[in-house]
Amino acid sequence: MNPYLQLSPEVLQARFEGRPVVALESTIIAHGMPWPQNLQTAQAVEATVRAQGAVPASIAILDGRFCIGLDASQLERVAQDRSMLKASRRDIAYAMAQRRNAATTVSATMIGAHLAGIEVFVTGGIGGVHREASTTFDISADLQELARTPVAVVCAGAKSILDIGLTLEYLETHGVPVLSREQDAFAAFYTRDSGFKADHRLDSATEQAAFIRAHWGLGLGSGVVLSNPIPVQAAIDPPLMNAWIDQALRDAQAAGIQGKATTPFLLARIKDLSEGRSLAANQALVLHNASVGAELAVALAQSDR
Ligand code: PSU
Ligand code: MN
Repeated sequence: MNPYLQLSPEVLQARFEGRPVVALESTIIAHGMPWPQNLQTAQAVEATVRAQGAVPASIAILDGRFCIGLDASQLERVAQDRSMLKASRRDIAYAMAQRRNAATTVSATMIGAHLAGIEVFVTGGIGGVHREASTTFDISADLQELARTPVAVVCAGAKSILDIGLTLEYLETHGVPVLSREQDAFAAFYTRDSGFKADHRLDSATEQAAFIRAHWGLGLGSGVVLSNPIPVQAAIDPPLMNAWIDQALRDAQAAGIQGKATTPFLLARIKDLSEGRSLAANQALVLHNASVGAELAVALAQSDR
């Protein structure tokens, strides 16, 4: 095990015994949702993973330690501390060497998960190619991470604050398989259908596990995206959602928001414009992803027996 990592006793034990573990990110807690819904959601996600027979491993950097698995008080710290950094691949060493606290994005969480031997990671939505990226070059580090780090990422697709078509093109170029369940379409976070198809639809956890074993068994190396659409009853009407997103994008531009502040700004703005509906949708989809991710982790562990 990598000496820079600190596994919680529970995660260490589960890894030692070959039991299914599901990694969870912390940026969604620290920067993606407001207090106290962020903590409530994080706790509910962990409970959902447990209910499906897997061990949750929330990941964050605390006092410079790359923690794999957080206890109740650590989870609360991540949810409450307004000064948490937002760490993707390039920021991990800084946060550790300076003994800082940092929430990990999809990119950094994949790195922690992989170093700890965890194969499945559940999040809300992945980052991607931002609209106007041809001039801003704003392409999330999540995509490069998916290209290089072999972890299966269960998500509700990508938010349409991004250019989803270009995001999928980027993943294709880098050989990252995009699987879907329940439907052929790649999901668009708050709404079910992005208007684009995933590469392959695999509805059951057993089929998904077989795909993943084949992909990694060949040494193909990259991450795998599993798109899981938001539950029907929690989805938001696309025209309504698009109006809020367009408004939030205009507000971000007017306020001169750039770089890694962009995604948190847009999420907070959409929450206000939607009077909290986007937050409720976000909570529902993450819980759904937790259940699907845990099932996948269980299927992968079974396929090893
Ligand atoms: N999607 C959400 N909530 C989030 C994020 C994505 O619904 O909080 C976070 C994830 O941690 C993701 C990050 O990795 O935003 C992407 O940020 P950026 O676009 O700056 O790469
Ligand atoms: Mn960015």
